[in-house]
Amino acid sequence: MQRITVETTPIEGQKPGTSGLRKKTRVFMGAHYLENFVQAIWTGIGGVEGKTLVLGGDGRYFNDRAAQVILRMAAAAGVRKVIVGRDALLSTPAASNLIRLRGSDGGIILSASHNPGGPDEDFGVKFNMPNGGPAPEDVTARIFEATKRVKSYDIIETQDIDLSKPGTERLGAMEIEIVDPVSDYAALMESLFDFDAIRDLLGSGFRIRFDAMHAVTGPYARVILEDKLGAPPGSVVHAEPLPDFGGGHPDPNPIWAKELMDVMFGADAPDFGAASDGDGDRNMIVGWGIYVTPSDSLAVLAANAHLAPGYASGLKGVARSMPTSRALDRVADKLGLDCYETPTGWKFFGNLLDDGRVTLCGEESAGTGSDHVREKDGLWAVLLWLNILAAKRQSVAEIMTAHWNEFGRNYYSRHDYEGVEPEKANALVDELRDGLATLPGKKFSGLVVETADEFAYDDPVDGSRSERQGIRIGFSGGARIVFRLSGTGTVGATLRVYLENVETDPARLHRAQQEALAPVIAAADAIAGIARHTGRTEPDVMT
Ligand code: VG1
Ligand code: CO
Repeated sequence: MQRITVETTPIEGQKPGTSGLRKKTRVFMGAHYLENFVQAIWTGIGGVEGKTLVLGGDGRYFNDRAAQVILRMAAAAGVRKVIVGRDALLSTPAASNLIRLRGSDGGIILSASHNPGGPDEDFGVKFNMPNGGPAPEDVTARIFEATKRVKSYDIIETQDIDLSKPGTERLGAMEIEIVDPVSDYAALMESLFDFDAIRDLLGSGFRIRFDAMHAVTGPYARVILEDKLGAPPGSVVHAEPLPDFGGGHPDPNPIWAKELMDVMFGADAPDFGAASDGDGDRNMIVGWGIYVTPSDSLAVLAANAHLAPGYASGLKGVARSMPTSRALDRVADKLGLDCYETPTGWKFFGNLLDDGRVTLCGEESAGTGSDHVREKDGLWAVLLWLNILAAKRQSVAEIMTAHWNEFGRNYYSRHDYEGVEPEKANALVDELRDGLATLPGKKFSGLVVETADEFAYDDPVDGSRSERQGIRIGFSGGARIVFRLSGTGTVGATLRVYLENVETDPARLHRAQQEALAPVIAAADAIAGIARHTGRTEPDVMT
């Protein structure tokens, strides 16, 4: 075993996006690629000597190899201790919990989340702070700067560390503590929710189906839903994490979780269905014959969280990402809660949570979470739903109907145009930006533009400002369109168009989503010239 210094040169494009650095797996496997980025993390956070870090990932292809490299670099950089999940596995929320629980100096999460995995698919690396949350923009900017200047990195040359059993290993002077990835997380869930009530519900013939999509939540869901809560074996499906997620796309939405949708809309449907993504931070909720949009789910959770012991004393406030529907605002209004609007990406919730301004937050992209960790949390959302269902003893459809009757309904959909040539996507956004001032007062498919701007966020806690966070068009009557480009893709550009329309007429609360949004969809194309710029007449994915 010896410590060596390897000469390297900067590699272009190592700029962290919405959630860490994501690239094709083969790019990450290229010479010095991972090592350069990890060295830049060490530099960007002011060195790691004497520190304790958490390490784990979603188990995708290259997860195991990358973990070994990071351990050898950590030891060479003088890290005191690394706490690593068995087989280098940790769901993103479990990693966040572990960082907080152990008071560690941060952690590295290996994941490209909902992106497919495999040698020809995607890989990612993300640094989380001592609060358990994704590094904020000033830190990711320092990491990016460091990638442009890296000249060498230190690494230990040695055999692989056996990470297959909990226990303690050493790598030079560095201690490696291998932990069961599930147990601390499961204990946290038990402290927040009424497990007895959920157990009663599941014992009363209420059937659930949780689709782990061959990703990291399988082992977590088996322990929590089947072993602890007594759901019959087989309630958790596709529970074995696989390096390529079984060839699937571990993105919990009606398109990629179609099998679950088919079951839930079929004749012998269970009462409750749910799915999670590659790294376990997203969730999809579906009842018998009814899909709950993530924005609606967030609103329902905010309205009913007090039914769970962990939130019995009420919420401090709530937050949503800007493109997320304003169903949450309606609940906040009624409950007298502050409601914050942040840019896309969980890192923007961290300060609000740390400062005690909000308890619950969420995004339209199937992420919901609370102040229990500093990441969104898929299984947490599933358990909160089950706790609410156990307390109310209503079906998902009944809960949704009651919610819309009380608060009104924000019809909502996101249309994604994937793999667009970046020049075309940028031209579309530039043209929109340049024309914003001319829009107010204009009418598109019967909708009159009231406001048009580009969202910038001033963080109320640290005063930092984040610009160019999406273009928002508001219409009189409450409809809204948001345009932005994705920051998580690895090929071309993805244009996201977020569509929303408000309905309070009790007779019109049960319309089909795309139909209720038809005028808004038409207005989006008229305003942005989507077909003209991209040549596309249909989105690739509608959620
Ligand atoms: C997407 C979602 C965003 C989410 C991010 C990371 O980002 O829109 O809401 O926070 O993915 O989620 P973008 O920039 O592609 O729109 V995950 O589960 O991929 O960590
Ligand atoms: Co994810």
